[in-house]
Amino acid sequence: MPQRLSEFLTQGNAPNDLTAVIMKLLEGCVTISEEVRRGALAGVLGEAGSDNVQGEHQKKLDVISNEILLAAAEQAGAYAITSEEMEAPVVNPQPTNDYLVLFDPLDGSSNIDVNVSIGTIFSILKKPNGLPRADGPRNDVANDSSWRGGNADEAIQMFLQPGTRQLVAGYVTYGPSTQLVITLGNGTTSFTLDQNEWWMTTPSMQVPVDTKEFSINASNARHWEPPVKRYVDEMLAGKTGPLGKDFNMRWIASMVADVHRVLTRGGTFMYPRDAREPDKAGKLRLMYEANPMSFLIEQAGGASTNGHQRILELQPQKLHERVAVFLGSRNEIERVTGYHKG
Ligand code: AFP
Repeated sequence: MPQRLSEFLTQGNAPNDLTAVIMKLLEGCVTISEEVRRGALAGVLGEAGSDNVQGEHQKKLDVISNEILLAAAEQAGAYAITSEEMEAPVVNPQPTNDYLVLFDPLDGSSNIDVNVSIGTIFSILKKPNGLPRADGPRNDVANDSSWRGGNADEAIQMFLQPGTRQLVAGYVTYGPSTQLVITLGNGTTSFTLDQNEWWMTTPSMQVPVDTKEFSINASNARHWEPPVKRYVDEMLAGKTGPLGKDFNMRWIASMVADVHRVLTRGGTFMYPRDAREPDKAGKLRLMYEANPMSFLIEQAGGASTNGHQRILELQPQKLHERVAVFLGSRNEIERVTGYHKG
């Protein structure tokens, strides 16, 4: 009989209040999974008719998933919550713990309408010391109701911690089966959803150090920087090229699905910065996409950099900061990172 998620968390000595936050978020993911599964029958496909803070068109399911997870994190007593779909963090008026919850409620949402795998990515940090404790007197700005979506500089500041400080990272992929992949800093473990219960299906995911598979949106090739062009050209040259082997390419355009493949059978996933928007460091968001995925990948023996530096060590400057991402099989990530240095 496989192990239940709740038993895994207890055996891993996760504090009770952290376990409660994780379990509540995942209850939210079960609801999202149900909405995704029913699709058109639930009336959840299509555009919401609004844009998020990053100027991206929101799908109905982006908005619904955000509301579900925000409510779940608030009910679990999290101190503050932020997401891809929200301009500023929400500070819980009645927190019962010091956890900061971050999520991309529905990553890859442009794939919803074509019934391709999508997912939820989440990360949990702890409120830095020095701010009022959840159970202490709260005469801080967190008591000010204008924090709800208003000007929240101080709320943002507490989230700006490097990925190495994550206590938990995970994603749920809504694919042929609904799976959770999670780390609490002691390996990367996967669970499969069956009738509202998460059952462990891979105790310790491992990313092989070598690979013959890569993942990048090649339609952007003309915009790439020279080290990326060089690396992809070398892979495309195959057996007779400098890398001496043939490579296979996959691109689902759903980070959760692409990273899940890397965690399952190895490979690399790359979303480099490019010349389309030179003022942006990449497309993907550091705090609720790249950091949790990097934590999961490293805990499975893989590597993750922005081409220059380990992603988990980057000090975020902005809540919705973007970053170039190169993650996956260690030897290949070291190679492409080396090309940036060279
Ligand atoms: P959407 O959530 O807008 O579909 O974006 C998905 C995503 O952030 C990530 O999941 C994909 O890897 C990447 O964008 C795909 O980007 P391209 O459409 O540029 O290939």
